[in-house]
Amino acid sequence: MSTETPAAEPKTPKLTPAEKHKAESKHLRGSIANVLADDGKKGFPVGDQTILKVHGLYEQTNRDDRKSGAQFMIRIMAPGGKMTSKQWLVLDQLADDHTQNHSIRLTTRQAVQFHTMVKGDLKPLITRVHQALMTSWATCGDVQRNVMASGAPFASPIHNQVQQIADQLSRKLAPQSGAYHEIWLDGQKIDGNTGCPVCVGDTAKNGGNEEPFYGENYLPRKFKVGIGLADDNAVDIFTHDAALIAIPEGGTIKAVNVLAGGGLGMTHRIEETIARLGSTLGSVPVEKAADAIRAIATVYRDNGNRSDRRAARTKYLLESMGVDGFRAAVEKAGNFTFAPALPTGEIKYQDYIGAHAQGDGKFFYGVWIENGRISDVGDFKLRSAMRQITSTIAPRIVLAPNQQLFFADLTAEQVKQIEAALAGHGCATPANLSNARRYAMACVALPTCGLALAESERALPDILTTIEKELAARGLQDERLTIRMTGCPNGCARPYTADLAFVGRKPEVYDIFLGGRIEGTRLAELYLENVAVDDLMAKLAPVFDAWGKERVKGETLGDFYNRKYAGGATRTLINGGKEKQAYLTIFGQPA
Ligand code: SRM
Ligand code: SF4
Repeated sequence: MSTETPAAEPKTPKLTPAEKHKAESKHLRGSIANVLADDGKKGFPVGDQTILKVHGLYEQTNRDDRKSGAQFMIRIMAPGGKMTSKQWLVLDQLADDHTQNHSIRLTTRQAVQFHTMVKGDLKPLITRVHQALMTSWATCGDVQRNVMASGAPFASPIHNQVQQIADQLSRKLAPQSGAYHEIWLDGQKIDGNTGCPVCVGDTAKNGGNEEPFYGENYLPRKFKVGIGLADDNAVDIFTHDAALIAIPEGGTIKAVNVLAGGGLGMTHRIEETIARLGSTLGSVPVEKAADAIRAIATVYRDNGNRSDRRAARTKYLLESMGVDGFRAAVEKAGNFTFAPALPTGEIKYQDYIGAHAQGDGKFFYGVWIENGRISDVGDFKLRSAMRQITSTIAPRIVLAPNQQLFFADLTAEQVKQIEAALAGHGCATPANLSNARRYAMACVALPTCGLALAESERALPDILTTIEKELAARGLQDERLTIRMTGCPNGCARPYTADLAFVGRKPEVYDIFLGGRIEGTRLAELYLENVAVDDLMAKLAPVFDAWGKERVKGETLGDFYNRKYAGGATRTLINGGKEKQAYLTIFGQPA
């Protein structure tokens, strides 16, 4: 008899319930149609809720009034943020006809959200969205999301090309299942020419295979893609699963640098969860840009973790394979070789709020929107202002990657009319905005987000009022700094690239992060944990004091903090894994 220990049974990792739901959903159909047909208030079973996300829908509750039953959020995409005034007016009408809060929310990824719909609103709303050549398909869930692109609408061949690449990327990895059309649009045929940003599915053309790329299981997790220009990094190019930096040469883009493995979502107390800036894999000619992104998605599809959703994003796969290993796998999957990365020049960021020459004799105008929220409240009537501008001037619209939007192709006279419309409706203009408020962002959080641990969008405006006073008291009011807030560590307002961020821990309690850069090239780090909202300013006072007294000319808060403590290192942000003693001492805080 052999004394050898028998070889361990090879273990197949247990798949997450989400994998099962996707696989059993018949390409994202599940029982959605049946639940919809039931005209009661009954919500969707958990399996449907998983796949509904790919349809752009989240079942939520009003967390201010949990007894009020199921309500829904929908996300509508605009690849590269492109939209017409006509489309805006449809959205405006939908806010009245189908939402209870009569509000439109611009997101941090150039998309639009409605909240507070009931089940009966969904089908008519989606039908009208589709008739207006927009879609909610593939805005959420385990697929490629809305592709972001540098938004400032300069009239240059380079900016046009960036937008075209965003469109190409959008279509290249759009899920092809006919489920969306069947369920929401009564089976309208997909002919590929509808003008809808991702209506490309055609099972007949795909040889009867409904999802030639995604298969039954789609991706292990969401897959975020962006294309940016170094001198307009509003898209936060290093925070995407896969990204392109377009390299202009002689007035056109001939090549792109390809990045992978960026991502921000973390979980409190789980130190393995990380925020990470993307790594550069190399460069490819511009014609190969979409293929390179598809090759990254292929490696991710085939190797990403499907047994633990917390470890499933591309960044974890890239960390486990190493950058060289990941690059080699991408080259093999795409049957090409990366050329060395090209110099990008300095990475810069501007919000382009206010009027700017477009480059063709016309102007564009960047509208500042607090936390992306467009509504009419008291004397502040941004929704009405938007309606007036889009129905009278009808400008081209580009949604910006930071919850703002641009009106484009304007005459000087139209710029004046827009300014008058905004001022006349009580809205902010660049002249009456502090820097602290102008560059701030907060995620949605309460009352709709099911994952929120603390307030964000509803809390930041008042916190900023205090911060504005404290900065002014130290002569810091003209410094540019970015302050971001989220209701949990998932990172939806990209807090970890900000100079200063507040990340929700539990009701009225936040972690403070310091040290990021508005240009998106460095992550912040955890400065203080578990600070009560009423103590935030007291904890920041020594930091603002030191910044006020010791900064070198033009040094941002994040750069100052980093010079003082971290020595300018670019780092992966390991959740919670920092010894805090040293930097707390620097700013005179008790450790
Ligand atoms: Fe996000 C989940 C809102 C950008 C990381 N995000 C959610 C959900 C859907 C909550 C949920 O799963 O139940 C939130 C809906 C709240 C609501 O009521 O509207 C939500 N995320 C948002 C938006 C609307 C924030 C905003 O205020 O603008 C942004 C919508 C973007 C879009 O148009 O597609 C939004 N989310 C982001 C970003 C920033 C970005 O992509 O540039 C991130 C960090 C980058 C990243 O993905 O790593 C982000 N959201 C997450 C995560 C963490 C993912 C992770 O890898 O750990 C979750 C949670 C999840 O997926 O399980 C999440
Ligand atoms: Fe919700 Fe958290 Fe995202 Fe804020 S960061 S919207 S609280 S998931």
